Amino acid sequence: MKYKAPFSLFSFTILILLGWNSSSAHANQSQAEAVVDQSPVVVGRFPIKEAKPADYIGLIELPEGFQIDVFSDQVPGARSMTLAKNGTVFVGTRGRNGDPERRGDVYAVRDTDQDMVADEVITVARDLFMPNGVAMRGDALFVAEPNRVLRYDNIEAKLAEPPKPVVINESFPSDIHHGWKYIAFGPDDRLYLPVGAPCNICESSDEYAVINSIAADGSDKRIEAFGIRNTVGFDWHPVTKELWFTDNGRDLWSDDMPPEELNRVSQRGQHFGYPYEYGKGHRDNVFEAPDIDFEDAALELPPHTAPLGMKFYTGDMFPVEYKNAALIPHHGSWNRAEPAGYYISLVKVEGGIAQDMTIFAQGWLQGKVNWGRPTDILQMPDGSILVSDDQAGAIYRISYAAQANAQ
Ligand SMILES: [Ca+2]
Ligand SMILES: [Ca+2]
Repeated sequence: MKYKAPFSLFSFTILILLGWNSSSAHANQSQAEAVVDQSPVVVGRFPIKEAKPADYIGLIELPEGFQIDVFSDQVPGARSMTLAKNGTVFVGTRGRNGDPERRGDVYAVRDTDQDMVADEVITVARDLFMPNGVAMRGDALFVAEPNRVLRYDNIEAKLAEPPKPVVINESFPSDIHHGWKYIAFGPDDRLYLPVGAPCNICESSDEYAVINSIAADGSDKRIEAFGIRNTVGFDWHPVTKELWFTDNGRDLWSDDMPPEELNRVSQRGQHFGYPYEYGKGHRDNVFEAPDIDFEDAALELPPHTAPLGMKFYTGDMFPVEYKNAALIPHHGSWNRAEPAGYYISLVKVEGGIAQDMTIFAQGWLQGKVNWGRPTDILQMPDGSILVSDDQAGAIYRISYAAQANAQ
């Protein structure tokens, strides 16, 4: 190992062998903390490069009847995911750590024998600039770098020799700070793409801190919503077709401020408060606020947990109470004394109103050490979901089966 682990892989493995699995992990939380606290290295990354996610996935706790499996552990830096017609999962990345230019790859992940475990990971685009955003439209893959959008035509038929991309728009700023994009096509067949704030907190032109949309050919750019610091996940409500998005609040205020946000766009042009206001009316007095009616968050989420690729669940596999509910991966805090997040939450929406958040899946954080970070969610045709993990370089599959002998 290149650096000292918070606690050794060996002892961790022994804990697992001793039955420190999902059912007992909670009861042993204090034990885990005690083990972790023996080391001065409590901040940082579990040395997952030497470890296999399959060794740790038993630590994930899920509601009764749900199961999590490793879909692939061969996807370094796995971030946004999108599904093509013939089952290929395309995966964007945020650029390689340590690379000052933040060059990264886009992958095609294929389950060729359809046993719900990936068999192939093909690099379809190399050395792009933070190619975090991916979206399919027909047979074309759209990839967003911070400053431009690329289109790869008929990609699924050409995985071995991917086509040269067409640049459909290159009008966005190229800041690295919050520059990586999450993208998706809306019910209006337009491509939605944010530009984050180029800072922790700052006032900026309307080029920043907005969600834009463009027509599928790259033309007709317009602003959909203002006052958004850094959204890395959005989806449209399956019934109302309204856009909902997560937003990550500012750093370096306090451990418990500001709240993270789940937001609902009810009409184009709304302002969601950044950098003046967070959550439901929490003013930040760093800047004098203009006389604008800020939109409250639909729901305040726990501070610094970094809610990313939220999706509404529309499948038939999960129990009926999950239908049209939001599943939100929380990437996890860095700006907090006690780590928070590193889980997937569930938010039901009734009559357009977000209900309280509950935890759906947790266990990527053990004591103060995270071995993985849930990043994006992709619903599969069978109703299972894939979850990307950019720290572990993995994609998991969460499925549900009613217990045959349940009473
Ligand atoms: Ca397979
Ligand atoms: Ca806000």
